[in-house]
Amino acid sequence: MGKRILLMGFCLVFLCIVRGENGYDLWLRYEKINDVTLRTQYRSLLAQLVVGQQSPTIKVAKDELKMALQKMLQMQITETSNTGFPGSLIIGTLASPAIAKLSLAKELAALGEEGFFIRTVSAGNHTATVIAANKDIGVLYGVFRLLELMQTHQSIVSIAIKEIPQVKLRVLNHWDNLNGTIERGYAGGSIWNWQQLPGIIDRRYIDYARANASVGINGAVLNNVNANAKSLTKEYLIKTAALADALRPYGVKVYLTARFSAPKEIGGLKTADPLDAEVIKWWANKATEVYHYIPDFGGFLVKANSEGQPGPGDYKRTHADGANTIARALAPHGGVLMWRAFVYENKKGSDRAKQAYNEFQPLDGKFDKNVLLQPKYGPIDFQPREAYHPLFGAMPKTPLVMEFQLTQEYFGFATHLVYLGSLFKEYLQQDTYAKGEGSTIAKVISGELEEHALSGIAGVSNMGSDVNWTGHPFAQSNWYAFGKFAWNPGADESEVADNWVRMTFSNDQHFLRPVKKLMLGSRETAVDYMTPMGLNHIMNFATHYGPGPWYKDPNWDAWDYHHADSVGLGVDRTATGSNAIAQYYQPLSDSFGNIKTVPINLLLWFHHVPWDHIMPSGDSFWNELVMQYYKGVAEVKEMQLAWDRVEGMIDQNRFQQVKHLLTQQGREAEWWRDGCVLYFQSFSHKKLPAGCARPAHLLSYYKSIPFPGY
Ligand code: BDP
Repeated sequence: MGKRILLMGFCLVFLCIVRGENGYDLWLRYEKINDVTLRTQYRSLLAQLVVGQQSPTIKVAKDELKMALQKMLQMQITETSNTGFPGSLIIGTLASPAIAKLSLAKELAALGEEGFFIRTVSAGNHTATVIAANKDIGVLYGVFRLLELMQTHQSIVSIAIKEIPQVKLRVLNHWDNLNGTIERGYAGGSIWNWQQLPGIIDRRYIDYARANASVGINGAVLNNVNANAKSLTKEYLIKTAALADALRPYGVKVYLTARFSAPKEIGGLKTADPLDAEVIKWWANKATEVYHYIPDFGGFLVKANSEGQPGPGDYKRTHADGANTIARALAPHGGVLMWRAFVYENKKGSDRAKQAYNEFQPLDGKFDKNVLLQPKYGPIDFQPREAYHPLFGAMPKTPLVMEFQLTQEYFGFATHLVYLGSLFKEYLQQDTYAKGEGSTIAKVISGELEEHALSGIAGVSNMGSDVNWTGHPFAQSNWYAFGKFAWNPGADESEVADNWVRMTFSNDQHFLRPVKKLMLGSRETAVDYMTPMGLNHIMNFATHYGPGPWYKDPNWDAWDYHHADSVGLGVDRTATGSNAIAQYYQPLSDSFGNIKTVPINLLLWFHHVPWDHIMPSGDSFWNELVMQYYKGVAEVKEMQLAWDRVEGMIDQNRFQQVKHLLTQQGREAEWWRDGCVLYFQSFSHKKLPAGCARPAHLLSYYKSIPFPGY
């Protein structure tokens, strides 16, 4: 008998491992908890659910709990109004009599609109677990937090957690086009089916909203920053309203991008001049119409006078003129305007890294109260590593939104494994010294530094219609991590990775430890084999995939970004060059400007470094550069080996998918390394350092490799 049970148990475990998982459930898999002690603890503490109120958000919180507990604990939680029962989970706001009874009003007051606490309390003669918040959405966030604790196998016996999001607007930016394609999207088509909206509410919209709510993302810009004015027509507003209805219970507000020339294109006006009375009226009426269909509409995101998009500059008006006209239309309805700071002119001899600062910094104080300005993390364009954007800290009167990019446009698409938690951390913890030491970007964007009422953070989404949402199974971690860092810019990238791995794959330490290590090193590895030491924008011009430091056409010359010549490599942004260092506060300005003190990982961003320059290690710059490329490739090999060793610990489906992707990443890391090293060698004319094997082919071969699959 015993043997049979053992055998059955073995078969079950085996089935779980080989059972293919397609990744659709993301980190909300709610895997059955097999640890008997833990399961007993959870079961006894969560025997019954007390919910004293009703609303769409409370309903989805309850549904999530019931579904999750059924899956994890194989039990039905019973709903009751009786709080005097051991093992109660009491959830709600003060509107619930069960919560009101607990005299928590004072503590709740400090939690704001979205905060929550989870606490073990005495209720009558018994202890109970309470999830309380001021608003229903806080309750839902609390429920997801409790489920996260359970999915990561934490004890909930005596629990005291209080969470308040540090940033108000935590928004995904979808670069989705109305025709279903996604700009820089690598995981299928758009999940929004505009053709079938408003009639069909795909189950996927709901699961999207659940995933967002589970990490606290509370907004979604549905369409591309390269906007189509059609999305503001009545027809599309009705479709958008249907999506807004679907996302609302999960606290996800809908935003749209607004094409600056919409008054002309869909309004029939002769101009889109933001100071023209008719244009002002048009935007005001349009905003009223939007709010008629979507009463809690978040606002607009605008890309103007950037990469050919229309904007106020077309009428010799400033960005502030343009932004304020649209912002004033939104203001009476409570909407905000997010105005992007990604502007540059593609002009020879002018340093692109300086342009956004030059254009926007003088406008500080000129924007209306409901305008947020949205720069990317660096002044060029989502590069694997950039110096941080100097606008952070330099516009104290303007709330700044940090724009991250989850879709891996410059990071190997959905093919390379790159965990971005490390990148989020690097930029958010960067000290700007704007108001002395400790003026981190996190404090700038949370509004803490200047006490702004508005604050925001944006992530360009990496999801699409692929069954697992993000293409690469590990790219899901970037969506998850974005939510966590948006909620708390002080988050720890290692802890975030830890929780994500546990929920997405396994709590088994033998899996968790090596896989977490692999994730935490992955961003630096990609930097090493693509753009070490502050190199940037040397990727294939058209695709942004694979190396292209040699690319040159009449409009674009990769050389402008690396300046390789017989003397050395890198762009001089010190006083002898473009002087971009002057856009940073002291002591950074000095330390960036000095070849001896600049961080090595930004060396070539700020300096033109002679090939023979002696590095702190005592070795030459040329040798170190090359070795960095070789290190990157070696690290991908290590990632492959680490992954091979965890075979059998998770389902074969996802295991094999990641294995194949890592193999491709390895091949492409070599392509990057060999192409770049040989290209730079054609300027340095130096030998490869000892231990670095000569690339298998000539430079001409690497130059001719087409984008894989095209
Ligand atoms: C660049 C992308 C381009 C975007 C642009 C933007 O290549 O497709 O439209 O950024 O952010 O990185 O507006």
